[in-house]
Amino acid sequence: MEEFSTASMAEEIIKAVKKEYSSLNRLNVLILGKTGVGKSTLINSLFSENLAATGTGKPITANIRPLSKPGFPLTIYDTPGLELGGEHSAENLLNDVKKLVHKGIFSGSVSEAIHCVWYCIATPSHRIEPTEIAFLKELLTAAVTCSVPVIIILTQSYSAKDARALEEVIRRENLPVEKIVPVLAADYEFDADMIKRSYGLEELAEVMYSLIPTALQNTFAAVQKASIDIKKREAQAVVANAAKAAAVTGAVPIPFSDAAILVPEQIAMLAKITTVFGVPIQKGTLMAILSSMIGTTGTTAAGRSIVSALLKLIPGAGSIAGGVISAATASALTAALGEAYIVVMVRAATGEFPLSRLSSAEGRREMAAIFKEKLTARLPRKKA
Ligand SMILES: Nc1nc2c(ncn2[C@@H]2O[C@H](COP(=O)(O)OP(=O)(O)O)[C@@H](O)[C@H]2O)c(=O)[nH]1
Ligand SMILES: [Mg+2]
Repeated sequence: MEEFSTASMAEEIIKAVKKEYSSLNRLNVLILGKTGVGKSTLINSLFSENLAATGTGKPITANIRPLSKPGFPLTIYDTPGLELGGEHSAENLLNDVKKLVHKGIFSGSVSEAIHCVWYCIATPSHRIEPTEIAFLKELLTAAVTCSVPVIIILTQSYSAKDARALEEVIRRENLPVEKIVPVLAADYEFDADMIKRSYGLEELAEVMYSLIPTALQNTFAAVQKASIDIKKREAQAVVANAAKAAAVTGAVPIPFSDAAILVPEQIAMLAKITTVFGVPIQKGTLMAILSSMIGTTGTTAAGRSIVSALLKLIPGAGSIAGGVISAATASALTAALGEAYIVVMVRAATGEFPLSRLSSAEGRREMAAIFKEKLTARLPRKKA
């Protein structure tokens, strides 16, 4: 079996992250709503790249401007305004939208389809004009025909009460709309001593996650920053799959030296988790994580003794040093590694545990403890 050092494992993971990222399907979201309702603010609050501020892109039609960033698997089709008149008339806009949606469908490529439409209405406006209702009805009819989900977003909802009232008004129109979600994308400062905190972004993320095609869910988990929970769930699914695969591999007893704990399957697993969290990770940090959890080849790192010591307590688990391990043990090791890595990623993503701290002695001790806890919980027990 191929021998890996922590340095080469880290390199392999970084390579795999790049590959994983570029293999993600592209998510395409179309955003409609009048100028000033808060489309740009929302885009920048929901996604991890500030597409609305920095994104460039030539308008593809008079009304539609794609926003994207190289290497980031998301395109926002922004409609700078839903103004009624001239080439920006509602009719022209609707035609442009239909053309874009049809083009995506006929391309036959999942990365070119429009996966979700946001229709933004500002809550402080308190109303939706008859012309806007008429536009929405036509838009929704077209969207239903093409199976594109539409979410109505009530933006700038610093008054939740007003948002509920507006939602009622819209509901009365009986539109075939999937969801109406109130949000306040950025904190609203009424006064220096009176700030309404932003809300609704996590709910919007959950709604989107549930409406987009399954093939885009991992992309969405990676490009959004509003819900850590979505990232965590997606990462847990990755771990479950890897653990299953490891059990299959381990069903034929394999020599499992400490250096080989991270076989390609586990490298792929860690790369997928890293991608989902979108945490920019350096080789040094990865090496610190790997060595605290599983130890380094040829060294007496704490990690190796953790694994070896724990395995010694389990009859039939096999021993790490030159022994063979059972399928259940291979699966447990993989799951524990993945779960511990998720804990580290969640803490890094929330800022609770900055990556810079991971290489410190304290950070390493904490990571080793997390891995030990996960492994203890996962290792097969002696049958009673
Ligand atoms: N505090 C706060 N301001 C917002 C919010 N949404 C929009 N705004 C403000 O409303 C103005 C227009 O927003 P923008 O996102 O540019 O609207 P767009 O024309 O639809 O893209 C800007 O000054 C924003 O700062 C919000 O959720 N919170
Ligand atoms: Mg804008």
